Amino acid sequence: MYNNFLDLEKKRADLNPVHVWPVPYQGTVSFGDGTKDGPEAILKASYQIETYDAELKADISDLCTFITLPFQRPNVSGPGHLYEEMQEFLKNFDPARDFFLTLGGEHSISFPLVDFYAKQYPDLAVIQIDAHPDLRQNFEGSTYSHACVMARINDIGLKTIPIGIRSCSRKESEFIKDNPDNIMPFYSWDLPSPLETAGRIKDFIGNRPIYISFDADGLDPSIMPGTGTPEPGGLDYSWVKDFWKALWPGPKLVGMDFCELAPQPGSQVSESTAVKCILKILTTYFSRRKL
Ligand SMILES: [Mn+2]
Repeated sequence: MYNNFLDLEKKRADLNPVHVWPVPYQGTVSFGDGTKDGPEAILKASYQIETYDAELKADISDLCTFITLPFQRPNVSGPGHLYEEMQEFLKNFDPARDFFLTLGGEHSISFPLVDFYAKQYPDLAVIQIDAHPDLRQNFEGSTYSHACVMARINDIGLKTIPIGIRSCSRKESEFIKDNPDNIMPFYSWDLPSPLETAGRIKDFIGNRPIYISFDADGLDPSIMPGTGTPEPGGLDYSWVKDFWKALWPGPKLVGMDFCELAPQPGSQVSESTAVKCILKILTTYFSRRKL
């Protein structure tokens, strides 16, 4: 059983605590399956990954202490119930202090976390890496479906920045166009450089803190084949890592998730990419943030 993210022995009280919360929820995936196996695959892959980042010249084990929580038990009664169960669990934590790295599971796991942080930070902005805007008002009979997650986040008045979008309905497309004050989209066919993207986002959000919701399918399927809804033409690894480097020093990061990973039997490419993407965010942020 792999139940200790990165398999780090030492738990240093002087480092930034990161709660790693595996939520293997798979209830409403549209196509393909296997997101319930995402958290375990990420934890397992993390045992093989170097904690030192040679490019950033920083070691995540000198920056953060990871506290891996027990797996959230599977819930089969739908994403609305999942939302309530996750909210109940989060009551034991303080959004001002507790940094969560939540491992999905499908994208519906993000809203309870965003809602948790928004209570502390009503001006929170959400950076969403994703092939899809997830702006449907409801899907398969639920308003809490993975396809609706960003609509719920917009409902509570938060600014959102979807990056890597390349598949959306006409309605979602129009919704984005009609809400320029709340949504700043970066379509994958029209993506500026990492530096320019980060600059535009900083102008858009000002001093707001951010939450990152990272849907695996935002990445190109060549580096992330393990997802239920692969879309060609996605983000490449270099662009994403350079984007975090351009973003920080910059906004306060309150928490993040990585979701929609559906591991493929016989290949470790997807979960290894997932761990590298997570570590790049955390190492960049915690080594560069202004204290
Ligand atoms: Mn997606």
